[in-house]
Amino acid sequence: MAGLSEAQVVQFRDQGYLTGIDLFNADEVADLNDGLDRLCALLNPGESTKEIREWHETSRWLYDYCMDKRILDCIENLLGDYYLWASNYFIKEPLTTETVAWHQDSYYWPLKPIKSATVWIACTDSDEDNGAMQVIPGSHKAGLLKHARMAETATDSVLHLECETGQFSEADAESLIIKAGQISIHDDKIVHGSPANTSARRRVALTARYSPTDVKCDLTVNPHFKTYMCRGADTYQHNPVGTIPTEAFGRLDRAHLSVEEAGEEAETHLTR
Ligand SMILES: O=C(O)CCC(=O)C(=O)O
Repeated sequence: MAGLSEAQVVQFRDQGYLTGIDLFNADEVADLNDGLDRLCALLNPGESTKEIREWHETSRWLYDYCMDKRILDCIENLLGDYYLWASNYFIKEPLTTETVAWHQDSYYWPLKPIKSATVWIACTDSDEDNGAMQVIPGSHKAGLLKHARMAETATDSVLHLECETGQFSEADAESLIIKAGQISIHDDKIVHGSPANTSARRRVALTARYSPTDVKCDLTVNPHFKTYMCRGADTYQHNPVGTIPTEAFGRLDRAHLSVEEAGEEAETHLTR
């Protein structure tokens, strides 16, 4: 059967995530890593892989992975009529200190209503030693939590809006141990993060973010927001529509504007 089973949909609604879904074969995993190398070759001196954000707007190779039919079937079961609007890489090099602090994606995004989902594509195996993503099951039901804005120098996290302590228990965390070629899917309200990579192995994930068509972006926070329809019809027409790229590998030169980057004022736009 294409897409998710009924039991998986129920589990996603209840727990806020799904993991270990087999999706890409070994040839595709090799292509995912080769393609990433080609994207990295487009980075300017001094730029990190974090700059590869929304390059599905300029790289047909990446666009095609974000629009993979097997992924879209799964997300259709969760979101109905929906669009793609973001992609980025979370790469942890061997023996590095960078973490991802506990956060809710919805705190970072100027999107209303809050009901988006992320597909996390494992380009390498990911486990507790190389900094697997961790989730707090069921935490998506608690609404938007308080986040503190951290100075870059005060945290090892690559994200700087961190869930304040005392709102959930870290003891409940589940590590998403996942094989290259598998995907996990998470709700935009689930509390998640990841520790440092203490192993000699690289950890690479590609994420793609999707929202139902009734979700509107606040363009005063992110004027660059572009949508690409995945399934169904956009009867709401709330958001700007992107142009499908023709070049296989191309970089995107523009500022990134999540709530983190747009500044404190942008946090006042969020629905609590
Ligand atoms: O890959 C990670 O460790 C974190 C990913 C994440 O925060 C996300 O996909 O929203």
